[in-house]
Amino acid sequence: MRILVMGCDGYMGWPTCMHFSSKGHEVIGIDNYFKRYTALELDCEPIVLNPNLVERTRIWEGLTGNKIGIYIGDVTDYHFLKSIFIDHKPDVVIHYAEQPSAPYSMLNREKAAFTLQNNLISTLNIAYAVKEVNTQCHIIKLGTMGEYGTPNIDIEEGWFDIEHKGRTEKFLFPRQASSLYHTTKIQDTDMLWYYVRTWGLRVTDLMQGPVYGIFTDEGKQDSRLMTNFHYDEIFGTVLNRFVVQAVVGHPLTIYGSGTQIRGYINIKDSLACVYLSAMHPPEHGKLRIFNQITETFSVNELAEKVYAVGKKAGYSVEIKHYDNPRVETEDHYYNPKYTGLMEMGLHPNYLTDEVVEELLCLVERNKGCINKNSILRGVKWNK
Ligand code: USQ
Repeated sequence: MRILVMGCDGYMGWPTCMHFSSKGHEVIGIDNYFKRYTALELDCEPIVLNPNLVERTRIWEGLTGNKIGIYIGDVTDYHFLKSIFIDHKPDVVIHYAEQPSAPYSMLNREKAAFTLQNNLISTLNIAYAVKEVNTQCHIIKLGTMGEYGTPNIDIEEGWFDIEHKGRTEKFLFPRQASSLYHTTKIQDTDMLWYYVRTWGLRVTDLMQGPVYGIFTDEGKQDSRLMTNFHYDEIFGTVLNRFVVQAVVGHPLTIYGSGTQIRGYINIKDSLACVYLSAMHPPEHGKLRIFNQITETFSVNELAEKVYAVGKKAGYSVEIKHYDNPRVETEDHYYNPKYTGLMEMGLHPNYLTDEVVEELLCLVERNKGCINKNSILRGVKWNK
């Protein structure tokens, strides 16, 4: 297959390129280095600085003999994106080219506007490029479990049957996000659903929970091919942050009571889910939605896990509750369904002590590069 990965320099993007390439697919990647520039701007670079994309593709080709084509540019520029579609006619386009950080979207009006503009226009451009160049192309978009929020009812996989005054209808599951970033993901889903109905596009929307980990089968082969590992308040997800905090002796930063529950997933499983989705496309005129998580934890449970494994490894780990900088419900019911991807063949890699140990070792090796100032910078939802 010809696979176009948009946002190929990101946490998921580069591992996805290697994953498809290793399985013999032709891979083209696009990125505008937004995350690299922003990490520089906001003083929150990843623990290991990754070689640029051209260099990484050279290393990958040296290792495997497989080429990955790279374009540096912005997918909100429609003519740029369309020309790539015309040249490569992808069978699948994977959309990671969004501003992915909830705290970033809450920094100020400018960052909020950027998040809206970037996330919505990039999605709009894909819909147009697929319609105008190759309507057969399967769009895989990374959604987020945060679209649903934490409702007091079971969360279904995207769709919801409603009975009202004796009549029934199927709708997108009700959604209410708790950041501007998450709200743009709801808007993306709505937009794609509109074009699925109107133009008959075929779309898979993967509602992913916070991802953790760094090691993927391909990235493990050469440290220069590893993905970017953020632990800062802007781009770091909670488990990755806790592991770094344990190593540098920073108290684990539990926001509020720590009873917030989310669905989590190992980066290896994220790749497997995207791969399975690409290999089993939905039919035309269908928006297929999967909840891309493998288990649920409260923040307290994650902290306790890192505390226990960290202690065993000889770190003096402290757990601390901070005033919650976010506006989110802390005590809530949470029962999402996530069987669709497993039915398609996903075999989860669960969060074992060994997984946490492996991460601790990686962080320990790079301890000297950690910027403690980026751990808590004080982004508040209500400032
Ligand atoms: N949290 C803490 N302490 C921290 C960081 C986070 O207690 O130091 C808490 C948060 O308050 C939240 C939970 O941990 O309740 C998860 O936070 P997170 O920062 O790991 O994840 P989030 O901001 O929700 O966003 C991340 C990714 C985003 C993706 C989303 C999936 O950055 O791209 O869409 O996870 S989900 O959360 O399911 O919406």
